[in-house]
Amino acid sequence: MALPASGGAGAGLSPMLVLPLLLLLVPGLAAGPAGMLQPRDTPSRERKELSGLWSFRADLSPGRDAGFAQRWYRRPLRQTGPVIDMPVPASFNDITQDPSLENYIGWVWYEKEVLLPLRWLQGDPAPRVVLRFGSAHYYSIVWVNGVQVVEHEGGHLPFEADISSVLQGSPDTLCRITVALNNTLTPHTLPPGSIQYMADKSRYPRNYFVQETRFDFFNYAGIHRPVVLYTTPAAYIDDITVTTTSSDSVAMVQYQVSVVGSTANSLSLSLRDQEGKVVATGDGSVGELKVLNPNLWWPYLMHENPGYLYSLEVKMQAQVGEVLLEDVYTLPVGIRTVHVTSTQFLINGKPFYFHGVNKHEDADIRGKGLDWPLIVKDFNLLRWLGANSFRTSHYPYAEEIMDLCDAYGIVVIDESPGVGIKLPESFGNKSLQHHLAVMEELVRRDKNRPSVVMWSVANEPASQLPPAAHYFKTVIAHTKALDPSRPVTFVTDANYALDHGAPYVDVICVNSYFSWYHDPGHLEVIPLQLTAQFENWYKTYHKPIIQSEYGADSVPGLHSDPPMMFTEEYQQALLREYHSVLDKKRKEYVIGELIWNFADFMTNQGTTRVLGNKKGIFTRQRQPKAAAFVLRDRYWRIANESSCLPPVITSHSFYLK
Ligand code: GCB
Repeated sequence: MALPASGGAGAGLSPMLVLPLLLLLVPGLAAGPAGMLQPRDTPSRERKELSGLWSFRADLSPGRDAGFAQRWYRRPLRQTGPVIDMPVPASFNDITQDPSLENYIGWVWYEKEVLLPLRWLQGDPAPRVVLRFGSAHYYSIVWVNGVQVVEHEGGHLPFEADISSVLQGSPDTLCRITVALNNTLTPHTLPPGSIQYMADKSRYPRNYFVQETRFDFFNYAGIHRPVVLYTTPAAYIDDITVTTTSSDSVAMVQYQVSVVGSTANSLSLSLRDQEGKVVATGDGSVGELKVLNPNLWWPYLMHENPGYLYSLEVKMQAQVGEVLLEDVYTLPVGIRTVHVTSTQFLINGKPFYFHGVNKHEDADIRGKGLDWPLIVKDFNLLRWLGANSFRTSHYPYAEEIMDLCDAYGIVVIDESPGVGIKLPESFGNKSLQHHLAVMEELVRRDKNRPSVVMWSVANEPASQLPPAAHYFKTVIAHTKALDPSRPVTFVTDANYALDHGAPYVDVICVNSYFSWYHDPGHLEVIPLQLTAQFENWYKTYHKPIIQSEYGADSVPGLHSDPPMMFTEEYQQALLREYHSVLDKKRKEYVIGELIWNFADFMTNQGTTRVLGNKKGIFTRQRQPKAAAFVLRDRYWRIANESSCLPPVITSHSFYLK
């Protein structure tokens, strides 16, 4: 199991060299433009979660291609070589004691065998059985019983395959799922990366290469989110799109439903409130529901009952041969509006100030794997903090997390994995086309979520490069065409006068690290530099501004007074300096502040990272540092000032629903 001892590297051919060849050999059923409704149990649908232990093997052959050459997917994985247990969902990197797996680059193989209920395979017509991955990082090829069913590029979004025909041809109810997964990043992946070959034989072993990335988090890999099998009737509801408008006492819910498998004989919709009372009904695939005296979806701390969700039940009946099939799907719906003016961000017509955080999906041992205790702990911490929002820095988060944002009223800036777009070649047409496809997948997944109030197409690209103009104009226009109901932005750290993407955004999102990366140790420069930052951006674009990142590393338990870098005191002091400027500018056109970062997180090893990035206000184990209390006082104060509720909301009465 050994790779070259130098670590952080693979041996042999580039793992990605295998890919183009493979694509020629086994063209997959590419994930098409169909819907991507979250799997739910309904009267017509069943779900089976495949979380737990899977068999696993990293392909350690010199070219990383033995799995394809020997067709490991044709037989149980244990028959083609040694396997280990691997938990799903989880990143594989930190699970074993093997440093070569931690830094592995190339193809790894996962396998799960599952017995299906007979009723899933019988009937005329038999139900449709779908295999769905919440996400797997980065490039996936999936076989069922040795037959390839889907390929997918991209690590943070779901993909699925209808596997009914494969199962119906099988002699028994055994379903063997084999996944080949490659974590290699190239200039055209999202996020981009590059493989660097170390040719100097006096310094590196033969055929040595490392994965370079231009982003600041560890490139964890594995099956990161739940894998489920679910059924639908043979004719089914494929997608639902909902948008909402409202005036004082009336709301309109516009809907569009697409069905597959047959023309629907009938399509009926009913909207229920939280008491289960039907408040509006409709029929047909396109229409509008009228809701009198609606309970609007409000952000946390803006209303005593935030995150109000109605249930939209969609019922379809379709004649397939002799049989009348019925499919039912229930979608949570929040009624709210979003508008941007030159100085404000309005939710339901009221000014909304983002006082929140940037996060990562990151924790000890499981890496980026979905973990319910961690998710619930993080939401409890957010509410303790008085945070009303976060940005999904720097990739879309799990649907399970987004569900809780909808339910708790936590406002989300939903960011694509467009992080680290720095190389000129990453602005070319190949990258652009992929970025457009990723935005389609992201909007398709999250378009119905009331918590999502803005799309962010990228973080800190090299937007000062001339090709960035065409690139961002195109990505932003495409996103707006996919979803005209939400503003679109990207997050910049470029100079206001040189940024080629900013003309196309609705809200300016700026990251800055004054007195950290610039003028380190000089807190006194912050008032001047931060004020100039805001004024320059505003006078250039007349658009509202979010301070989308700011912060300082602190090693928990490290103290100094006067404050010195890396101590808890310095992190507190830097935050306070930023806050004094933010307090002036939020009366004008600054509409939000998102601390970098909610919690410490893992990065590549490097001379500026001590077991990862320490800019968390919580440790990686979610314990508060001193800065968390500074932010907590501030966020609750802002909430009390800007709430439309009578004062004073207290953290005790408010934060638990
Ligand atoms: C940034 C990046 C973020 C980094 C952060 C830092 O500007 O957007 O991904 O982690 O700075 O701490 O350097």
